[in-house]
Amino acid sequence: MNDMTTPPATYTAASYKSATKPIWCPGCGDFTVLSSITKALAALQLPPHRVGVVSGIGCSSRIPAYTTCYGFHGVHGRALAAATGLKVARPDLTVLAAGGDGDGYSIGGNHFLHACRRNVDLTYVVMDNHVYGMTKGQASPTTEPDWDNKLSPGGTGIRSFHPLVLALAAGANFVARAFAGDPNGTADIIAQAIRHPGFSFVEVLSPCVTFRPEQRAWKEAVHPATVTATDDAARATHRIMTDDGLNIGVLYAGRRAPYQVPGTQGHQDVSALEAEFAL
Ligand SMILES: Cc1ncc(C[n+]2csc(CCOP(=O)(O)OP(=O)(O)O)c2C)c(N)n1
Ligand code: SF4
Repeated sequence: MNDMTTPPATYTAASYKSATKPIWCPGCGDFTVLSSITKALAALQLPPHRVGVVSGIGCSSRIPAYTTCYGFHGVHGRALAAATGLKVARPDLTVLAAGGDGDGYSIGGNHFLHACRRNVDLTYVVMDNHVYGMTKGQASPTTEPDWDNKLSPGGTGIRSFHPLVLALAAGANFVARAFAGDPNGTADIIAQAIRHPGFSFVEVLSPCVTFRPEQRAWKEAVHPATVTATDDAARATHRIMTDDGLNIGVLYAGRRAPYQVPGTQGHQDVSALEAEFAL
């Protein structure tokens, strides 16, 4: 068969789901985030072998194993360092980094800021449940200061930080908020994030039904953002700082040119590095 007669490959969401069954708690928001990622990849018809999914450690960071894409389940807080290296070495691949609020904003906070600043063309999906799920419910950087539990009786008293505003201040080129309970809406936002050049950040409110069962109420509380995305970072920052934290949609789509390794146009030659580190 020549190219004229070969039917084009078509991928469905199922094409991106591996045979490994997720071990998340029943009802965990991460199930639908996984579905949203696979739907977004199908909408873009990206061949699984042209996609790399990179994570750190945490319940949410298990996601690479549940896809048929190339995957790297890395070290706690280091997803963005590995994802950045992958994208710079292989700019022809679509690179997604994924993980939790503890992974990305606490131990990985420094990498988060600098990934926004560098603006390498990759998409970062954070499943934010305002808690460390995997290690049994410690407070994270997005935990409310008055969240009372046995590990922080009476609450930590420490204000939670604002990932979307930090991302904007640090230079992210695309900032959106999504909700795990809306898989189609989240898939659409992730597809837009992948398509948008530069560093795209998608914060997904993803309930931890085990340690934060009250987050089930997010389903009734979230609502679509009433404004369209802006390319004005100051305007977006003001809107996000004054919203209720529960509006869903693309909040900022900037125009910064993505980082490109100077003097290169595409595939990087990493053979010298491979030789140096050969065992
Ligand atoms: C260097 C290092 N420090 C701490 C840990 C322990 N640890 C594993 S997962 C985790 C928290 C994960 O929380 P989060 O990223 O919010 O993900 P979730 O489990 O809620 O999806 C921690 C502290 C670790 N594995 N490595
Ligand atoms: S502990 Fe929480 S975040 Fe982890 S799988 Fe269970 S519900 Fe999901």
